[in-house]
Amino acid sequence: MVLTTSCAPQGSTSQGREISSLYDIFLWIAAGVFLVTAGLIAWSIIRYRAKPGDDDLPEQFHQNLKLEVTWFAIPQILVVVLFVLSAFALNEVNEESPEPDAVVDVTGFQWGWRFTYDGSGKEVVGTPQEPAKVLVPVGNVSFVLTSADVVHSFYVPDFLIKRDAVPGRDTRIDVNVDAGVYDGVCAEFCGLLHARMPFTIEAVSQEAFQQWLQEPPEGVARGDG
Ligand SMILES: [Cu+2]
Repeated sequence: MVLTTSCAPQGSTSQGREISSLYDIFLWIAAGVFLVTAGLIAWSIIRYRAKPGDDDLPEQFHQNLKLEVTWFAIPQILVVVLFVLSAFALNEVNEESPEPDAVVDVTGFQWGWRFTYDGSGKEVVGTPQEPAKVLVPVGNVSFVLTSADVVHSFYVPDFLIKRDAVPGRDTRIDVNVDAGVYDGVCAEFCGLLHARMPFTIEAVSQEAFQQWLQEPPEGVARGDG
């Protein structure tokens, strides 16, 4: 049986699934800590409550070396284990693909996103009235993020990864994406129309992607561009 945090997205990229399984480990360890702690508190309350006629103080003592070592050691071990697992997951998520199937330059601006595709001249610009809808191929996709004005944040919830788009700096995230349609938003308050900069990324086959790259911009196709 696979135990997962059912209400959280499971991730539609291999990096997202890495993060999702890390969440699950954290959740189950936290649940275990809660049950043990709450259980011991409940047991102590019931076991040691004053009974009628129990008017004397019980034996008073301080220091119990075994107990103190135990409650120091268990959290230390948990922190070290979670730290190591997180470091491994972070490494995997930040790893750059040596030969991505597509490189997409993404520029956030007030208020929308510009997607340009390396070497093809393809460009899609979203606006608050018409958010960007772009295609990527299934497989390794490299997003190179930057901003034209203030700090924006490129967030596709299904990818389980969020990265800032910072003016004057390129930030790269590589994902190995499954086929599907994924909605994204700006996750950094960047001005009045911050909420009006959603975008959609559709991951399709390499052939369909290549075909889309060749298509002229919509306005030109209709002859009114
Ligand atoms: Cu923004």
